[in-house]
Amino acid sequence: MSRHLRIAAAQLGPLHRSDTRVDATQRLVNLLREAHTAGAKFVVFPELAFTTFFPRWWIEDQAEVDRLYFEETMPSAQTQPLFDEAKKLGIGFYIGYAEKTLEAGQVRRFNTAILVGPDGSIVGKYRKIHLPGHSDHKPQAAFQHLEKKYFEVGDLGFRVWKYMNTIAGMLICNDRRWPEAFRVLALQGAELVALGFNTPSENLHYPEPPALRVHHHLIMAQAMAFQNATWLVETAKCGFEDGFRMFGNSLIVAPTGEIVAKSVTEQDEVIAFNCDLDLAADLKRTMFDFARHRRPEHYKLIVERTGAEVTPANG
Ligand code: CDT
Repeated sequence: MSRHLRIAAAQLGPLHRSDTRVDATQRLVNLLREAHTAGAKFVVFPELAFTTFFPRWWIEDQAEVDRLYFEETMPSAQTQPLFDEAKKLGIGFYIGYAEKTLEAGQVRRFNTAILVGPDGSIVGKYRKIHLPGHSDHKPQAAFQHLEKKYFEVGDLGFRVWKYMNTIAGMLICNDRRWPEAFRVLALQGAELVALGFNTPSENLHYPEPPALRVHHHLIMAQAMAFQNATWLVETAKCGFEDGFRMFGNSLIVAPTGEIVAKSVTEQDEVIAFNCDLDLAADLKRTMFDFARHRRPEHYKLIVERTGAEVTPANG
């Protein structure tokens, strides 16, 4: 009998600076209930799902940033209702948040996601590795993208977990632009990749039509899912947050590269699909049988070199 898992992407519309974690958690609980009604057993929530996308703001006072946007425990008193409801409904979930932690006497801050089992236990944690944007203040820009200021590069690597009768991995937002991230998960057997995102509709660095940004989002998702023979669920936080737009287009993509479900609004919205996990396993035995077809002896530059260098074979 083939393995199926009904999965939902629970997209969040805007969270403004004035919205509290309690407001956000209530909306997440509402989405969870809607996903349950749709029969979902696993729900993917967005990146930094409890607050507005605060890296768009330059804030001098780190104590204020910590108080407003970072979680010292997960769950906390304010976020606990989501965990309680998920456990009650027997639903597993992925969710992103800003993590502040004390390790060996050092305060550390990460853009983090966790995988929570249907029994409410935290199964796995991932700390975002590809941090986009900048760390300096750009007062001339329409908005900031200060992930390099507010977060450290994740230190937990790209891992997978045995989870709900499959092998699941986690990524966060900008990771979806880097094939290496998916390949490292696929090399550990990932059949399902969960990813939350906040992607501004405008490009901070150079003019780019918003539709082209969505186009890139779609082609990347389809290519990454197919080339790594994995189900891929990407969930947005989107809409106008205090006037700053981020696109929706939350997706569920099959290992064949086909988009099987896509959100149509930039508001709170649930999409769901009954995913045949064996489709991933089948492709891993055939077209993408890595053991038979990969040639890592010719891929050494991938880990030896970070930036491109022009090194033509003919000098
Ligand atoms: N959250 C996040 O990683 N967003 C980035 C924006 C890149 S533009 C500085 C993304 O890749 O969608």
